[in-house]
Formats: sequence, structure tokens, C-alpha cells
Amino acid sequence: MDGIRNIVILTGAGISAESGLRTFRADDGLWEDHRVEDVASPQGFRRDPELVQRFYDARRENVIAAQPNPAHAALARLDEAWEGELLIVTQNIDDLHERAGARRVLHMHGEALSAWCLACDARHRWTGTLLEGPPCPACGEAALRPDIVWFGEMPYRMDEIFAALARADLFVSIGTSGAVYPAAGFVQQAKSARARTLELNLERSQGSAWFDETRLGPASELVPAWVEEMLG
Ligand code: BV8
Repeated sequence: MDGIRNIVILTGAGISAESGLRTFRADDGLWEDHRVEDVASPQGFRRDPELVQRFYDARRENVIAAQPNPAHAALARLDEAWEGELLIVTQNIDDLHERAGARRVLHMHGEALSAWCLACDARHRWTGTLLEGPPCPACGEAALRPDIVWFGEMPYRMDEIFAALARADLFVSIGTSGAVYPAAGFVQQAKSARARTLELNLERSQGSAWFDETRLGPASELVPAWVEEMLG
């Protein structure tokens, strides 16, 4: 793909599906046994903090037990070798991109292995549980919540994401259904910056019509093949 210097890659739950982490909207998806508003909203947390803490304690354990797959490894290779600008914007709260070796990663919806203190606003790397209400390592208050962006909350580092989209020559979306905003709107922003747009997904998504090209299949096959093309 000649003339491509700046790349923005958006990833969703589909890229971690083959690492054994459940997606959201599949038949066995997370939203099958939990009402989004109960476990992934500030209102739900106020209403029943134990339910929410238990939900994310289990997600955190699954993330720690999971391993990166060939799709994560291929993006880490691209990140290592690409001299132009590259930003992996992930909606995922797992750390599989980083564990595969990728560096230029931005978690727009937060991280499972991070706890946020509502008393002193500090954030702490967290691999244990939060259900029992442990004290904040900084202020001692039992005011820790998962460092996750819930529905109705503003995603993280949006200004950096918009700036990268405005400079992108190529926008690639991997393993996402295009159901949740503002992430689902990035393809339109990239197109208005005259970037080429490519979708790699198991099935067509809600935003497929916006992409110049859609390739269907498992990420563990599509992503290494695409990275091979880019690194030639
Ligand atoms: C906000 C963290 C405002 C939690 C998440 C405009 C129109 C309509 C609604 C809205 C709008 N703007 C805002 C909204 C409201 C809302 C929204 O979008 N609602 C939807 C449901 C309509 N958005 C928000 O609330 C956002 N905040 O707008 O704030 C604001 C403004 C100013 C000031 C203050 C506030 C915040 C949204 C973030 C919520 N948090 N995650 C957690 O993880 O528990 S969202 C969560 O769901 C994920 O992070 C992700 O974003 C989304 C799930 O989507 P996917 O990752 O795509 O997963 P899914 O299962 O859906 O699809 C998987 C795909 O992979 C499928 O296509 C499948 O085919 C494919 N696949 C499966 N296996 C494979 C594969 N592909 C390849 N290989 C495989 N092996």
C-alpha cells in the first residue's frame, strides 16, 4: 500500500476472542448474562456496587489467564517495524496488545488491570479483586472502582485519537461490531481526512458500508496476512 505513512488501527473484542476472552454481542457474549446498564454504567455501580465489582473481578482474572494470539503478535511486529506514525486505539480492557509487545497502544475504554480511587483520583495497577473494598494505596480510602469507561462516560484521550485520525492515511478496524460510539464513528472521521479504510472482521459490522474494503475471517489469519502486505 504505497503512499501510506500514518496508520490508525481500531480494535474491539473480536481480536481477543481467539485468546478465550468473550465478546459482547455474540450468542455467548457478555451482554447475554448481564444487563449493560447494571454492570457497565455509573448508575448501575451506585445501585449495586457488589454486582459490578464481582463482574470486573471475574473479567480481570480472565484477562490475567489469557494469552495474546497471532493477531496481537502481528500488530506488535508492525508497531516495531513501522517508521511512520501508528496508533493502536483499542476498545478492549485487556492488556494482550502490550503483552504481545505493542507499544503505541491507547485504551479508550480503560483497563481491567487498573483501579481508580474516587477519593483521591489516583490510579493503581491492580491484579487482585475490588469486591472486598480494599484501601487505596495512596489515600487509604476504600473508594476504588474499576478504571473502566462505562456507558454515559467520556472515553479516554479522545483529543489524541481525533488528532491521529485527522493525520491518518490508512484506518484499519479489527474485530469490532461498530455498535458503540464514539468508536463506531471513527471510520467516518478517517474518511473525511481522505484516509483509505479497511475492515478485518469475522462478519460484516454495522459500519461495513463506510469501508473501502472489508475482509471477512478470523483475526488470527487476516491480521498476520495484512501485516505481511504492509511490511512487504
Ligand atoms: C459517551 C468498557 C458521552 C466496559 C465499553 C451516538 C449514537 C447512539 C448512542 C450513542 C451515541 N453517542 C453515545 C452514545 C451512547 C453510547 C453508545 O454508543 N451506545 C450504543 C449501545 C448505541 N456510548 C457511550 O455511552 C460512550 N460514552 O458517549 O459519552 C459523553 C459526552 C460528553 C461528556 C460525557 C459523556 C461510552 C461507551 C463506552 C462503554 N464501555 N467498554 C467493558 O468492557 O465492560 S463499550 C464495549 O462495548 C467495548 O469496549 C466496545 O466498545 C463495545 C463492544 O463492541 P465490540 O468490541 O465491537 O464487541 P462486539 O461483541 O460488539 O463485536 C465483536 C465483533 O468481533 C463482531 O463484529 C464479531 O463479528 C467480531 N469477531 C468475533 N470473533 C472474531 C471477530 N472478528 C475477527 N476474528 C474473530 N475471531
